[in-house]
Amino acid sequence: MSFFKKLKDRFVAKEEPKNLQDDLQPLDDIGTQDIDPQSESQTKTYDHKPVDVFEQPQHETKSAPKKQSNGWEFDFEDDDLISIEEFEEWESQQLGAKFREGLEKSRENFQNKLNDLLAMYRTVDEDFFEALEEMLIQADVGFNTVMELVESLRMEAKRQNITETADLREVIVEKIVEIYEQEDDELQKMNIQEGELTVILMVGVNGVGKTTTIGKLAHRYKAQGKQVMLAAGDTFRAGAIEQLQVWGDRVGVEVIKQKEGSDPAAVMYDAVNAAKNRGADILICDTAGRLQNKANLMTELEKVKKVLSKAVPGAPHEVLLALDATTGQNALVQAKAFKEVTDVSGIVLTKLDGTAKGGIVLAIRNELHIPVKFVGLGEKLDDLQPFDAESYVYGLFADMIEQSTEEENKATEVLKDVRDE
Ligand SMILES: Nc1nc2c(ncn2[C@@H]2O[C@H](COP(=O)(O)OP(=O)(O)OP(=O)(O)O)[C@@H](O)[C@H]2O)c(=O)[nH]1
Ligand SMILES: [Mg+2]
Repeated sequence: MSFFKKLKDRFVAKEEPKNLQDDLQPLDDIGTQDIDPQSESQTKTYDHKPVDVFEQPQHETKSAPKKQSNGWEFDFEDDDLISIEEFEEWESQQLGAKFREGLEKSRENFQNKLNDLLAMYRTVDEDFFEALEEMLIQADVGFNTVMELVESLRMEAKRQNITETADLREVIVEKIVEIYEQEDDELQKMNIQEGELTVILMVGVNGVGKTTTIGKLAHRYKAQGKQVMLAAGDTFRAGAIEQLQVWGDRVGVEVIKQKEGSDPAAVMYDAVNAAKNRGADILICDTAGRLQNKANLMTELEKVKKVLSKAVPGAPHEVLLALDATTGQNALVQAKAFKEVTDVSGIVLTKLDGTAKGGIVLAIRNELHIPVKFVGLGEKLDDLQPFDAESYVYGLFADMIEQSTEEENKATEVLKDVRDE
């Protein structure tokens, strides 16, 4: 099976669920008098948004399971039963839709530029590879990663004797996945201690999205039926404690806090002991985002980690570094600085929806050797998604993938017709 077909099978519904299709109607038919004149949806388009799993769905699909505060709820009417396979298929399509939506800006950039290149350079030669290198570097993929990627493309083109650039399309996408997945897959998973307390420490500079990510993570784990607690370890910035409390209230989890200016290590001490006493499954700790003074930050993080590990051996089980995708190469510089200060077990790449240069994911993985565990694809509660390379390339090249598999299907049909005649 071709790689594009594999991706399409994984992420695209074969047919729209019937009742979802019934709900689709051109906005013109609904009437536009109530629509904000500034609204983007003024153009004749279809109100076809992916079903939101965690918030009130816009289109209720009859067979889709519904998320409740205590886990999944299935509609057990006879004809509505779905198998585990169907559920997994449905879940995979939701994931595809999320990445497709969140990576819209990057997709426009990647797809358009690649199509332009393929139109401009028809034969596979050094000029084409150089232009491709430039395109990828501009999309924040990172110099070393680009060199590695394009070198493996050169070899693959030679091996398969590919002479037309259009035939390289699929190989390029496949190589992107390969380059990401060449590192240890086990590290990609969150280190969650089943049946015991797991402590997650969130670090990163100002404004990258630490607190927002904590809220989204808490929501995700709570929806999985886990008891989650939060620690307001950013005692430095005015309003930081209240901001975390707002997230705690929104998600419905307890926040352990002290007053502004108190010692973060003391907050962590309270929080980790409270979490142990309450039998919580997951404690997520916020920290202050300042890096003016490396030595200070190192001392403070060490102190916090000591308190946590004294209370729970092995804690913190994850130190997640939040990086803002819109800051591009600067995110790499931040990550390198943090790596010198503390052990980082995973990256949360926030605001990927806000950049057209989604290539930074590859640079982080390949140059820092730290897995991207989650990506922020928007500001809503369920816009934090676990990262995996196939979902990512699907988001980046969805139209190209769908179009090319349609062409492939048509070609197969023509061949079949010819054979039948
Ligand atoms: N579009 C988008 N916005 C995001 C995402 N994640 C966070 N944000 C926004 O980024 C801004 C900063 O987020 P915070 O969570 O306050 O960042 P922080 O790292 O805690 O900041 P400090 O506490 O000041 O260090 C907020 O306006 C968030 O809504 C994302 O994935 N997508
Ligand atoms: Mg914060």
